[in-house]
Amino acid sequence: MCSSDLEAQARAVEAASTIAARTGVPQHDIAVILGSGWAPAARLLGDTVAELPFTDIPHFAAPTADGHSGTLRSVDADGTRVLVLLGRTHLYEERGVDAVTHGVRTAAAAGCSTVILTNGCGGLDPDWAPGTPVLIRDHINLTGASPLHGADFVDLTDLYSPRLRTLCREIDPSLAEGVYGQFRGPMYETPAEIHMLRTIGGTLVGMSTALEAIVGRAEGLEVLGLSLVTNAAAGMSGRPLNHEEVLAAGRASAERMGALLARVVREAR
Ligand code: 8IG
Repeated sequence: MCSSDLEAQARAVEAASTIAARTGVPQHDIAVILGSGWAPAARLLGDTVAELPFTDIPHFAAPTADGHSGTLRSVDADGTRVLVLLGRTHLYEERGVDAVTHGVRTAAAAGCSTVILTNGCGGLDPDWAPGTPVLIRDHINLTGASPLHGADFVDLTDLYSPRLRTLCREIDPSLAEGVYGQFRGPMYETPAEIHMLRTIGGTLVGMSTALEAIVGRAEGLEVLGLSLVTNAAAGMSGRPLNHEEVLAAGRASAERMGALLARVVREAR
Protein backbone atom coordinates (compact mmCIF):
# COMPACT_ATOMS: atom_id res chain seq x y z
CA MET A 1 0.00 0.00 0.00
CA CYS A 2 1.38 3.44 -0.80
CA SER A 3 1.97 6.20 1.70
CA SER A 4 -1.03 8.31 0.65
CA ASP A 5 -3.40 5.37 1.26
CA LEU A 6 -1.81 4.94 4.69
CA GLU A 7 -2.25 8.64 5.37
CA ALA A 8 -5.92 8.43 4.37
CA GLN A 9 -6.33 5.47 6.74
CA ALA A 10 -4.65 7.40 9.54
CA ARG A 11 -7.11 10.28 9.04
CA ALA A 12 -9.97 7.75 9.21
CA VAL A 13 -8.62 6.29 12.47
CA GLU A 14 -8.52 9.81 13.91
CA ALA A 15 -12.16 10.40 12.84
CA ALA A 16 -13.26 7.01 14.22
CA SER A 17 -11.69 7.76 17.59
CA THR A 18 -13.59 11.06 17.82
CA ILE A 19 -16.81 9.26 16.85
CA ALA A 20 -16.27 6.61 19.56
CA ALA A 21 -15.56 9.29 22.17
CA ARG A 22 -18.42 11.59 21.22
CA THR A 23 -21.12 8.90 20.67
CA GLY A 24 -20.03 6.66 23.55
CA VAL A 25 -20.23 3.74 21.10
CA PRO A 26 -16.76 2.15 20.85
CA GLN A 27 -17.47 0.10 17.70
CA HIS A 28 -20.12 0.26 14.98
CA ASP A 29 -21.34 -2.69 12.90
CA ILE A 30 -22.70 -1.20 9.70
CA ALA A 31 -22.53 2.21 8.04
CA VAL A 32 -25.24 3.88 5.97
CA ILE A 33 -24.42 6.88 3.80
CA LEU A 34 -27.59 8.76 2.93
CA GLY A 35 -27.61 10.65 -0.36
CA SER A 36 -30.05 13.01 -2.04
CA GLY A 37 -33.64 12.19 -1.22
CA TRP A 38 -32.81 9.60 1.47
CA ALA A 39 -32.74 11.82 4.58
CA PRO A 40 -36.49 11.41 5.33
CA ALA A 41 -35.95 7.62 5.49
CA ALA A 42 -33.34 7.98 8.27
CA ARG A 43 -35.71 8.24 11.21
CA LEU A 44 -37.08 4.74 10.46
CA LEU A 45 -33.69 3.06 10.99
CA GLY A 46 -33.81 2.76 14.78
CA ASP A 47 -33.19 4.74 17.97
CA THR A 48 -30.77 7.65 17.71
CA VAL A 49 -28.17 7.27 20.46
CA ALA A 50 -26.06 10.32 19.57
CA GLU A 51 -25.75 12.90 16.85
CA LEU A 52 -22.92 15.24 15.86
CA PRO A 53 -22.19 17.62 12.99
CA PHE A 54 -19.55 16.61 10.43
CA THR A 55 -17.69 19.79 11.34
CA ASP A 56 -16.88 18.24 14.76
CA ILE A 57 -15.23 15.15 13.22
CA PRO A 58 -11.62 15.26 11.97
CA HIS A 59 -11.28 15.61 8.17
CA PHE A 60 -15.05 15.68 7.51
CA ALA A 61 -16.44 18.71 5.70
CA ALA A 62 -19.95 20.17 5.75
CA PRO A 63 -21.63 19.15 2.47
CA THR A 64 -22.61 21.94 0.10
CA ALA A 65 -25.53 20.28 -1.76
CA ASP A 66 -29.14 20.88 -0.62
CA GLY A 67 -30.72 17.91 1.10
CA HIS A 68 -27.34 16.87 2.57
CA SER A 69 -27.35 17.94 6.19
CA GLY A 70 -23.82 16.98 7.20
CA THR A 71 -24.77 15.09 10.36
CA LEU A 72 -23.46 11.85 11.81
CA ARG A 73 -25.81 9.72 13.85
CA SER A 74 -25.21 6.61 15.92
CA VAL A 75 -28.36 4.51 15.72
CA ASP A 76 -29.27 1.40 17.70
CA ALA A 77 -31.28 -0.94 15.46
CA ASP A 78 -32.30 -3.69 17.91
CA GLY A 79 -28.69 -4.09 19.03
CA THR A 80 -27.02 -3.49 15.66
CA ARG A 81 -24.89 -0.36 15.93
CA VAL A 82 -25.47 1.71 12.80
CA LEU A 83 -23.25 4.63 11.82
CA VAL A 84 -25.44 6.92 9.72
CA LEU A 85 -23.89 9.68 7.65
CA LEU A 86 -26.50 12.18 6.47
CA GLY A 87 -24.72 13.70 3.51
CA ARG A 88 -21.43 13.18 1.70
CA THR A 89 -18.68 15.06 -0.09
CA HIS A 90 -18.92 14.92 -3.89
CA LEU A 91 -16.06 15.04 -6.39
CA TYR A 92 -17.47 18.26 -7.88
CA GLU A 93 -16.85 20.06 -4.57
CA GLU A 94 -13.16 19.88 -5.52
CA ARG A 95 -11.87 18.70 -2.15
CA GLY A 96 -10.27 15.70 -3.86
CA VAL A 97 -10.89 11.96 -3.92
CA ASP A 98 -9.70 11.43 -0.34
CA ALA A 99 -12.41 13.79 0.95
CA VAL A 100 -15.00 11.89 -1.14
CA THR A 101 -14.04 8.55 0.39
CA HIS A 102 -13.21 9.64 3.95
CA GLY A 103 -16.66 8.56 5.20
CA VAL A 104 -16.17 5.00 3.93
CA ARG A 105 -12.64 4.78 5.31
CA THR A 106 -13.96 6.08 8.63
CA ALA A 107 -16.71 3.43 8.63
CA ALA A 108 -14.04 0.74 8.27
CA ALA A 109 -11.91 2.31 11.01
CA ALA A 110 -15.00 2.48 13.28
CA GLY A 111 -15.35 -1.31 13.06
CA CYS A 112 -18.04 -1.60 10.37
CA SER A 113 -18.01 -4.71 8.19
CA THR A 114 -20.67 -3.42 5.79
CA VAL A 115 -21.40 -0.10 4.11
CA ILE A 116 -24.72 0.79 2.51
CA LEU A 117 -24.28 3.53 -0.08
CA THR A 118 -27.45 5.33 -1.11
CA ASN A 119 -27.99 8.06 -3.66
CA GLY A 120 -30.56 9.96 -5.64
CA CYS A 121 -30.00 9.56 -9.36
CA GLY A 122 -31.36 9.77 -12.87
CA GLY A 123 -32.98 6.70 -14.41
CA LEU A 124 -32.44 5.49 -17.99
CA ASP A 125 -35.22 2.90 -17.89
CA PRO A 126 -38.59 4.50 -18.71
CA ASP A 127 -40.28 1.96 -16.38
CA TRP A 128 -38.65 3.65 -13.37
CA ALA A 129 -40.90 6.53 -12.34
CA PRO A 130 -39.48 9.14 -9.94
CA GLY A 131 -39.50 7.57 -6.48
CA THR A 132 -38.43 4.07 -7.63
CA PRO A 133 -35.64 2.48 -5.53
CA VAL A 134 -33.19 0.36 -7.56
CA LEU A 135 -30.42 -1.99 -6.36
CA ILE A 136 -27.01 -1.22 -7.85
CA ARG A 137 -25.69 -4.39 -9.53
CA ASP A 138 -22.51 -2.85 -10.94
CA HIS A 139 -21.04 0.53 -11.86
CA ILE A 140 -19.18 2.36 -14.60
CA ASN A 141 -16.76 4.97 -13.28
CA LEU A 142 -16.91 7.85 -15.77
CA THR A 143 -15.20 10.40 -13.52
CA GLY A 144 -11.71 9.77 -14.83
CA ALA A 145 -10.66 9.67 -11.19
CA SER A 146 -9.43 6.82 -8.98
CA PRO A 147 -9.93 6.86 -5.22
CA LEU A 148 -6.94 4.52 -4.70
CA HIS A 149 -3.34 5.59 -4.80
CA GLY A 150 -0.39 3.70 -6.24
CA ALA A 151 -0.24 0.09 -7.49
CA ASP A 152 -3.30 -1.13 -5.61
CA PHE A 153 -4.85 -3.71 -8.00
CA VAL A 154 -8.16 -4.24 -6.23
CA ASP A 155 -10.58 -6.79 -7.70
CA LEU A 156 -14.05 -5.32 -8.34
CA THR A 157 -15.86 -8.49 -9.43
CA ASP A 158 -19.13 -8.68 -7.46
CA LEU A 159 -18.32 -5.32 -5.84
CA TYR A 160 -22.01 -4.85 -4.99
CA SER A 161 -22.63 -7.79 -2.68
CA PRO A 162 -24.76 -10.50 -4.34
CA ARG A 163 -25.64 -11.73 -0.84
CA LEU A 164 -27.04 -8.37 0.26
CA ARG A 165 -28.85 -7.85 -3.06
CA THR A 166 -30.55 -11.20 -2.56
CA LEU A 167 -31.50 -10.15 0.98
CA CYS A 168 -33.01 -6.90 -0.37
CA ARG A 169 -35.05 -8.79 -2.97
CA GLU A 170 -36.31 -11.15 -0.27
CA ILE A 171 -37.47 -8.09 1.67
CA ASP A 172 -38.92 -6.39 -1.42
CA PRO A 173 -39.34 -8.73 -4.43
CA SER A 174 -40.33 -5.81 -6.68
CA LEU A 175 -36.83 -4.22 -6.46
CA ALA A 176 -35.14 -3.81 -9.85
CA GLU A 177 -31.37 -3.83 -10.41
CA GLY A 178 -29.35 -1.33 -12.42
CA VAL A 179 -25.84 -0.35 -13.52
CA TYR A 180 -24.82 3.02 -12.08
CA GLY A 181 -22.74 5.44 -14.15
CA GLN A 182 -20.89 8.00 -12.05
CA PHE A 183 -20.16 11.31 -13.76
CA ARG A 184 -18.13 14.03 -12.09
CA GLY A 185 -20.86 16.71 -12.27
CA PRO A 186 -21.98 19.16 -11.02
CA MET A 187 -23.83 19.76 -14.28
CA TYR A 188 -26.34 17.12 -15.28
CA GLU A 189 -25.57 15.23 -18.48
CA THR A 190 -26.37 16.17 -22.03
CA PRO A 191 -28.82 13.92 -23.88
CA ALA A 192 -25.85 12.69 -25.96
CA GLU A 193 -23.96 11.66 -22.79
CA ILE A 194 -27.04 9.75 -21.61
CA HIS A 195 -27.20 8.05 -25.02
CA MET A 196 -23.55 7.06 -24.58
CA LEU A 197 -24.17 5.71 -21.09
CA ARG A 198 -27.14 3.64 -22.26
CA THR A 199 -25.05 2.29 -25.15
CA ILE A 200 -22.29 1.07 -22.82
CA GLY A 201 -24.75 -0.58 -20.45
CA GLY A 202 -25.62 2.03 -17.82
CA THR A 203 -29.17 2.34 -16.50
CA LEU A 204 -28.66 4.77 -13.58
CA VAL A 205 -26.74 8.06 -13.57
CA GLY A 206 -25.39 10.17 -10.75
CA MET A 207 -22.44 11.95 -9.19
CA SER A 208 -21.46 9.69 -6.27
CA THR A 209 -21.17 6.11 -5.01
CA ALA A 210 -18.74 4.41 -7.43
CA LEU A 211 -15.58 5.94 -5.93
CA GLU A 212 -16.87 5.21 -2.42
CA ALA A 213 -17.73 1.61 -3.34
CA ILE A 214 -14.20 1.04 -4.66
CA VAL A 215 -12.71 2.19 -1.35
CA GLY A 216 -15.25 0.04 0.51
CA ARG A 217 -13.93 -3.02 -1.34
CA ALA A 218 -10.30 -1.97 -0.84
CA GLU A 219 -11.00 -1.65 2.90
CA GLY A 220 -12.59 -5.12 3.01
CA LEU A 221 -16.18 -3.96 3.55
CA GLU A 222 -19.21 -5.68 2.12
CA VAL A 223 -20.86 -3.05 -0.11
CA LEU A 224 -24.55 -2.54 -0.85
CA GLY A 225 -25.65 0.21 -3.26
CA LEU A 226 -29.19 1.57 -3.33
CA SER A 227 -30.33 4.23 -5.78
CA LEU A 228 -33.50 6.24 -5.61
CA VAL A 229 -34.49 7.23 -9.14
CA THR A 230 -35.66 10.79 -8.68
CA ASN A 231 -35.81 11.91 -12.30
CA ALA A 232 -35.68 10.57 -15.84
CA ALA A 233 -32.14 11.07 -17.22
CA ALA A 234 -31.54 14.04 -19.52
CA GLY A 235 -33.36 14.01 -22.82
CA MET A 236 -35.83 11.28 -21.82
CA SER A 237 -38.79 13.23 -20.47
CA GLY A 238 -38.63 16.35 -22.65
CA ARG A 239 -38.36 18.44 -19.46
CA PRO A 240 -35.28 20.04 -17.89
CA LEU A 241 -33.88 18.51 -14.68
CA ASN A 242 -34.11 20.27 -11.34
CA HIS A 243 -32.95 19.53 -7.81
CA GLU A 244 -36.35 20.24 -6.19
CA GLU A 245 -37.89 17.14 -7.84
CA VAL A 246 -35.09 15.11 -6.26
CA LEU A 247 -36.05 16.21 -2.76
CA ALA A 248 -39.77 15.72 -3.50
CA ALA A 249 -39.20 12.14 -4.73
CA GLY A 250 -37.36 11.40 -1.48
CA ARG A 251 -40.19 12.72 0.66
CA ALA A 252 -42.73 10.69 -1.36
CA SER A 253 -40.77 7.41 -1.05
CA ALA A 254 -39.36 7.78 2.46
CA GLU A 255 -41.55 5.11 4.05
CA ARG A 256 -40.69 2.44 1.48
CA MET A 257 -36.96 3.20 1.55
CA GLY A 258 -36.83 3.58 5.32
CA ALA A 259 -38.60 0.26 5.83
CA LEU A 260 -36.16 -1.44 3.45
CA LEU A 261 -33.09 0.08 5.14
CA ALA A 262 -34.42 -0.75 8.60
CA ARG A 263 -34.75 -4.43 7.69
CA VAL A 264 -31.45 -4.64 5.82
CA VAL A 265 -29.40 -3.23 8.73
CA ARG A 266 -31.02 -5.76 11.10
CA GLU A 267 -30.66 -8.75 8.81
CA ALA A 268 -27.34 -8.02 7.08
CA ARG A 269 -25.20 -10.03 9.51
I1 8IG B 1 -30.88 13.17 -7.96
O1 8IG B 1 -29.95 12.85 -13.75
C1 8IG B 1 -29.80 13.12 -9.56
N1 8IG B 1 -28.48 13.16 -9.50
N2 8IG B 1 -25.43 13.04 -12.99
N3 8IG B 1 -27.72 12.94 -13.38
C2 8IG B 1 -26.67 13.03 -12.53
N4 8IG B 1 -26.83 13.12 -11.21
C3 8IG B 1 -28.08 13.11 -10.76
C4 8IG B 1 -29.19 13.02 -11.57
C5 8IG B 1 -29.00 12.93 -12.96
N5 8IG B 1 -30.28 13.04 -10.79
